[in-house]
Amino acid sequence: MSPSSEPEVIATVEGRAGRIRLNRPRALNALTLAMTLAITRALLAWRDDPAIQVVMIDHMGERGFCAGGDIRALALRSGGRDAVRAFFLHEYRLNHLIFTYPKPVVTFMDGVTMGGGAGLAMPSRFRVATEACLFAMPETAIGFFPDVGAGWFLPRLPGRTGYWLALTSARLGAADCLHLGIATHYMPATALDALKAAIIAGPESPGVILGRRAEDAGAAPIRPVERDIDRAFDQPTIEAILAALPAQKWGRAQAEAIAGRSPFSLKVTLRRMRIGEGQASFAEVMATDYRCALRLASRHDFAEGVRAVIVDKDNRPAWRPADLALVSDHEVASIFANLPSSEEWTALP
Ligand code: QUE
Repeated sequence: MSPSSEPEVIATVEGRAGRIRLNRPRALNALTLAMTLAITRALLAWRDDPAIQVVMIDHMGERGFCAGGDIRALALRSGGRDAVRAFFLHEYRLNHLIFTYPKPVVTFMDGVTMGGGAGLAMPSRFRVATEACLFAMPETAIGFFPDVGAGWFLPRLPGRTGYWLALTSARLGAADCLHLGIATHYMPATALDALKAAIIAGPESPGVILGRRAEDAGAAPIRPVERDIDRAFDQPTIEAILAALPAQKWGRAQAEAIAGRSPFSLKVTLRRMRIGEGQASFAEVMATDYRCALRLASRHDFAEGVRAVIVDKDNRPAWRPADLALVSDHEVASIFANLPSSEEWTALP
């Protein structure tokens, strides 16, 4: 509960729909452990309830869907090692529950949808973007890596666009999200209330209702650079990616974005995308995310990145190491090692 004792997640049943609404607007609905557990509890209660035929996930208020996880508390080490483990264990269990949910889940990407917010949206069967949608996986900017199942969905985007998103923290609007398949439908925000009422009322399936009401998001701005993305981000190392970027304005902007990210995070992230590309199940992806998350969360760059970007907002992180050439491949590989078997990630029973 927030200090105002307003619940941070509002779970209700309306008609045939279970509704989950994020309600922590002051922190852009950044997910706390309590929010994750409340969403999980509602989804489990509805899973075998024949009256619930569809689940909708959206947010209250004006400020956007979800900025990520509440990593401020984690980086400040408020609850120690156990709090870090509990946070990622339950967040990833929720991502996996959404991915495997037996009923259609419709998530509304209306405004900022980043990090942990993408982790709610991407495993959902239907993902509705509005003109306010702003999608990104910006974790390398805080010394972390794209987690919450990004090892599944980013390498499976067209060409090398997922690698580009992971390494540059690029922000996408609705038309690009539709073009890449990050979103399944486009709707102007003013039409959402009527859409949700129609999904609640039925009787047609949410897919049919969405298909009939969806509108055209317009031309995707990334189209002209997709060939450059696919060529550069297919390279096997960060250094080779930088060398393969074109010399004109767009290429220089990508190089500049990468130069601002944690060098260690960049190398972990590239390796993570390549491993994810070959993983056979979402559960396997989540187990890898958990190993990486626990190890990266205790490193200098995560505390420093959260300090620079979220706490002090000076945007001048002092990364260690500060240079790509000083990152040890052996140390990068060690981030992916198994945990003791009793400490590995497991899905909900
Ligand atoms: C990378 C991230 C996050 C981020 C910024 C990054 C993230 C996250 C937030 C965030 C934003 C506003 C808040 C808040 C957290 O910012 O995961 O509490 O009020 O949650 O560059 O991964």
